[in-house]
Amino acid sequence: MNQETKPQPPSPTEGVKERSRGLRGTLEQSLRDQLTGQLAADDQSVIKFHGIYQQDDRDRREARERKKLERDYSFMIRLRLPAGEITPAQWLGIAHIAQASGNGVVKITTRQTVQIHGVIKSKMKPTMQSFAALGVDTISACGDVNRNVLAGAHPSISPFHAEVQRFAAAISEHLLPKTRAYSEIWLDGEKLSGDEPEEDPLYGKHYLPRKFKIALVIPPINDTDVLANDIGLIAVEEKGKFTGFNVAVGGGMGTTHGSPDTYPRLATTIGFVPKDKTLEVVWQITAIQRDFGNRSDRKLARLKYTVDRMGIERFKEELHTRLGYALAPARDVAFTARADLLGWQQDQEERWYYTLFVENGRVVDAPGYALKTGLCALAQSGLCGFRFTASQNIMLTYIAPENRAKIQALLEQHGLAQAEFSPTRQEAIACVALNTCPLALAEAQRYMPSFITKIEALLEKHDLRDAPISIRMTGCPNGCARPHLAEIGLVGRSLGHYNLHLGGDALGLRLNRLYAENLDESGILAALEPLLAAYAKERRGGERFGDYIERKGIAA
Ligand code: SRM
Ligand code: SF4
Repeated sequence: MNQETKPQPPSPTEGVKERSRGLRGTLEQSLRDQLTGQLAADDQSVIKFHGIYQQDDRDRREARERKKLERDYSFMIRLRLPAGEITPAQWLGIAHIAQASGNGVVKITTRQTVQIHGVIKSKMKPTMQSFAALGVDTISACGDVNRNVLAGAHPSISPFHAEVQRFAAAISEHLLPKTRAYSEIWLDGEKLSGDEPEEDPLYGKHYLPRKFKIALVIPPINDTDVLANDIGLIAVEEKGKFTGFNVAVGGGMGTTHGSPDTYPRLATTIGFVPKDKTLEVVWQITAIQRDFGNRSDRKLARLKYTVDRMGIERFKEELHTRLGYALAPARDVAFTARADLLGWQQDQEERWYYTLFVENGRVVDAPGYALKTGLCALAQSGLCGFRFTASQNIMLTYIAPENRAKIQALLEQHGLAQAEFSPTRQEAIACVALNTCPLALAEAQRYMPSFITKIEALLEKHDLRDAPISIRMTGCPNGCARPHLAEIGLVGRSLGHYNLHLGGDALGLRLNRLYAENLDESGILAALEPLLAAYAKERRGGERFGDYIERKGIAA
């Protein structure tokens, strides 16, 4: 028997899920136990399904270890916000909760939602109740279930933008687990009688083998990096009407250093689904992953590995059998951009929107750019809603034409309209990494701003100041900033050292390639400078840096 066919034992996480009684675990006891700041071992996995991660301050680990103190435990709480939408009142509430219960920073994530860090155990339940009072929840924001569903954020590009957004919300609802554990644990809901949890026709007792991600996008802007998802749904317009989606499966970014079995993958397009069949297609793809995904090795458990192990034709066959019909051939679609449209734009109903740059998604006040204070003032005006983008930016939404000048004045008052950032800084994305991410090997969001300053100096030197280059950095190879879809990707190896990947495109349609390993800052800048100099001389018209690298075969 070869490795492929020999049955392997399920991973320990499978046992945790099975024992959890519908994601209850012993969370209530763990939360009550004030002798420690952490949760019981199983509960650390179970709580993820409730949108929460146990973390500790890694900057303080050694000092506390020396003093023989327990780690400085706290929790990160992530909201489920399909398509990234909230009201101004919800923004004010979230900002208040971050201040009162967390470390004061609202962090916009690469999946169109927000999370707060630093909530200690004793504040968890009241904090979750405060979120519920605002009308938001954190169900399935993490865990082996379908996560927050993304949708293209920019309304000016399409008349059916709002309809696609509603699809994101409908898919999110459709794939929610059936357990009432969330209401029971956090909101004092009715207790489960007996030990048997609620029946769940999709997730059963073992949920999915691994996290599961869905994004929707509206061409021509690939602002959700749709092909980085387990399921990508690309909205199709035919004869001026929104008819359905091209369906792509098996995207993902995560890899493990030194493990060639793991790899980033772009989702493969398998056909077209009309609007009215979208929910069932998504459900059945999720069910195939439930039934065929690897439950022994979590590193090889994402849908991308299932698709490659089965082969795309076999996967499609399985889907068609379950559906009882075949998907239609994929329609022609074209992408021409990915970056957020910063500044003002208008939708087809003449309402206005303003997208603000948020460096690495951290809502803080900086000199001359009072983002945190400004967003609160904008929310207090009640004249706009808020939407997060998958590039960690924030959009002010649904502004009536007569209120545009008032919003502009508030933006100017806080330095938000007049601040200038280079195009490369505006496109850059970094993941959280240190000091909260337990998996970080190197810095990312704390280091990225100063790294970009050095890149800006190089761009200035070579007369490239107006040439945007997409640069993405992660503190480890898990890929939370989608670094393999950047023109320059930096993937953390150890403190101060990164692998350098080059040659992705600016549209999120081509993966970059490993160019050099384990470089420190001076090594990265020394590797990039001659390439930028050559690009400045040899680029053709508006050719992007990543396309130049690809054309010259530099990272082949
Ligand atoms: Fe991620 C794990 C942060 C988007 C791939 N990610 C983590 C954890 C929870 C670390 C952990 O497991 O304990 C990080 C928490 C850090 C912290 O302190 O907040 C973390 N991921 C993030 C966020 C906050 C990065 C950000 O700066 O915005 C993003 C939250 C998104 C959200 O709102 O749900 C985030 N993570 C992503 C993305 C991008 C995307 O989905 O478009 C990816 C790559 C796409 C993909 O899934 O393939 C991503 N995160 C991972 C992985 C690797 C999964 C894999 O297939 O191997 C891990 C590790 C894991 O799951 O074991 C991970
Ligand atoms: Fe943490 Fe790695 Fe994700 Fe960055 S890429 S947030 S370091 S898991």
